[in-house]
Amino acid sequence: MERTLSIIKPDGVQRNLVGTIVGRFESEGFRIAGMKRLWLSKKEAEAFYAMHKDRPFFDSLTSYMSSGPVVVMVLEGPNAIQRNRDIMGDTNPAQAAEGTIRKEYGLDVEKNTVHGSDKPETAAKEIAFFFSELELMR
Ligand code: DAT
Ligand code: MG
Repeated sequence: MERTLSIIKPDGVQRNLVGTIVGRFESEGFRIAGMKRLWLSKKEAEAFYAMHKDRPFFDSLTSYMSSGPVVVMVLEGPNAIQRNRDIMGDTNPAQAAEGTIRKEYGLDVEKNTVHGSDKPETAAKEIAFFFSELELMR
């Protein structure tokens, strides 16, 4: 059993895609171990994406991620991290495979509708950023 952090980004919440995307995760067999809707401040978005602080798109990315509400979730299941990445598709929706969430709903390389942790260490950090163990255990 593995856990990963998923975020429905502002473009997804704004276009009323929450139910569609959560439904997709449920139909893929994930347990939604935790879920909440929140609006990140610029500072909180910068803290969440701190690993990208030297990338040229950091300011734009964190402004975008704090531009409206998001829905954060913990997905639980076998191989959850890689499976979620496969279901999300490539970072750039234009390059994402057919049937992936980003191919279907992503607007561009920044407004790409969903976030998913990329490896176990990142997943642990990202989950702890938003959730306590008490919120996830049952
Ligand atoms: P991913 O979200 O697929 O893990 P990433 O970790 O490389 O991709 O980047 C984090 C986010 O930053 C990504 O979802 C959207 C934004 N981003 C990545 N590359 C970008 C680029 N070339 N231009 C603008 N935004 C970019
Ligand atoms: Mg990433």
